Amino acid sequence: MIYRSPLPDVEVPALTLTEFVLGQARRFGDRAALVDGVTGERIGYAELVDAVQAGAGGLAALGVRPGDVVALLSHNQPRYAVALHAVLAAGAAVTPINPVLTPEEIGKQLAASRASVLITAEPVAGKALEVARAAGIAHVLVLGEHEGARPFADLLAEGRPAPSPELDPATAVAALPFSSGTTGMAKGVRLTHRNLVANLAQTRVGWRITSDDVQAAVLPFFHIYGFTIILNSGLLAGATVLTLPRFEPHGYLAALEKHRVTRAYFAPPMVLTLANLPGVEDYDLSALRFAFCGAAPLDVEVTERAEKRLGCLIRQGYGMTEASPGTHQVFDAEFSSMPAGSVGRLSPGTEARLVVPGTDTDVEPGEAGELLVRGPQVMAGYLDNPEATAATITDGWLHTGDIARVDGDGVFWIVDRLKELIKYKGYQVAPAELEAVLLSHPRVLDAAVIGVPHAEGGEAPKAFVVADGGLTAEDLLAWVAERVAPYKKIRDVEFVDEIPKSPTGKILRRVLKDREA
Ligand code: 4UV
Repeated sequence: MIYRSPLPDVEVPALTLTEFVLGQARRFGDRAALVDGVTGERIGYAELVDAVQAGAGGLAALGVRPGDVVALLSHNQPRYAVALHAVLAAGAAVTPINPVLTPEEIGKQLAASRASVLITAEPVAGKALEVARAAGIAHVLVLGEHEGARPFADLLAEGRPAPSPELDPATAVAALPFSSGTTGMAKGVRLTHRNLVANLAQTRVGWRITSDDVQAAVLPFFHIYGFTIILNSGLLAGATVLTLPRFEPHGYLAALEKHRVTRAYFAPPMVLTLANLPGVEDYDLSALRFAFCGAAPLDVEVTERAEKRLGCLIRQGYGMTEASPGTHQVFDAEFSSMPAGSVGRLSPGTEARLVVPGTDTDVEPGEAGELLVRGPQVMAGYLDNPEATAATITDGWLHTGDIARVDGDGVFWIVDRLKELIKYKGYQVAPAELEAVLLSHPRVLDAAVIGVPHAEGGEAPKAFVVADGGLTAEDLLAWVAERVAPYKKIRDVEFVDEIPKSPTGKILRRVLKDREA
């Protein structure tokens, strides 16, 4: 049984992501493409196109070519979009990096992606420079200024003409975000220009973003939700993308009011905060028409409380890095009729199946099963990892590792997660990575990590550890906290005699999960 979108397929133009997103942007002239919600810095559409071309010319002069990878390590700000599209226009791919990663974690992503240039920004430029030096990266550019790094603005000032790289959008990689997928460590996700163009073309049928819209962009551009759904979908439509470097509730609400934001994009912890925050009603949010939430499960009761206070409905989107990311969406036209707990319908050109986990057998109609999705937005594969690619995509079907159900009307619900991935505040935390850190402790004999419910994060990592004595939970919490980014921290430890494993040595996470429940 194959489920299809109720909307007709879309044609995917044979363009690069930058050609598709900015090819017509000059017609928006001086309209604001991006506004910094903190500093007020503003980039108009014509100015954005000029800057992207000059940036591409400058990068080409540094030797950046098709096939190269440029790392982008910055919080959200208007110049992020300039740097991103300059890299793409030079023919290279971007690997977006979370600025809160530790130097070791950044070094790993630089090495795995074979990045040859790093573009960074304050306040992490110092850390970035150190890591880049250790990784042997020749060119470090900074959005703004930092001693020892070349200002990206230098490239713009040189005003070189943009190169015309030969790229096949169907095969050339545009973005290399990292995701652990259904199992194991984080892997580079090869998203081609065509994958990303397809997802923008698909989602824009249901979401009628226009040049009158203002999109709040506080969810990070280094994550695929911010990258495609917020930043590039906004630029494609000629809307104004309002960037905020972090979610500070009152600052955020004040920015929504001041800039008359029409479309807001949340992750569940933001919705929870807004549902409980005193004073939300004091802000004039009358311009807000659509609010979306995705990246992790969202509680319906919390949603309804937040909706009342914001004066705007909140509807979910669903997707994953490996699908560029969108596969399910609540179309604007059905925004008020779609149930809050659902993730809406399949995007145009997207197919789905629900199978008995671990099999190729469809579940009975109405029953929940593992969600498989197929469409032009599905990644070309994991970087340097054909085994993981083959395990994740079969006959074009992407195994999401999520359990979903669908009603007779084609509306989907995500009801559980089968894969081992933990989502803390919507950010990916890979148990395998934390287990490796725990096992690197000389007194840890065995370890397993699962996600357990957490008030603020939705879910947080808990470790089960077999140790040779004399070790406290505090010791282990500190050991891990010193070695991983703050959002990955283990928040609970339980010492056990043995880790439940299958005969082949695979950790039986379900046993631990059931024990927790
Ligand atoms: O790979 P990733 O970190 O990707 C994302 C993507 C979030 C999106 C995508 C399209 C949208 O329109 C949108 O609003 C948000 O987070 O993690 C993918 C996993 O996150 C869980 C699920 O386990 C995915 O496999 N996830 C994403 N959205 C939801 C969700 C949701 N609405 N409900 C429950 N889990």
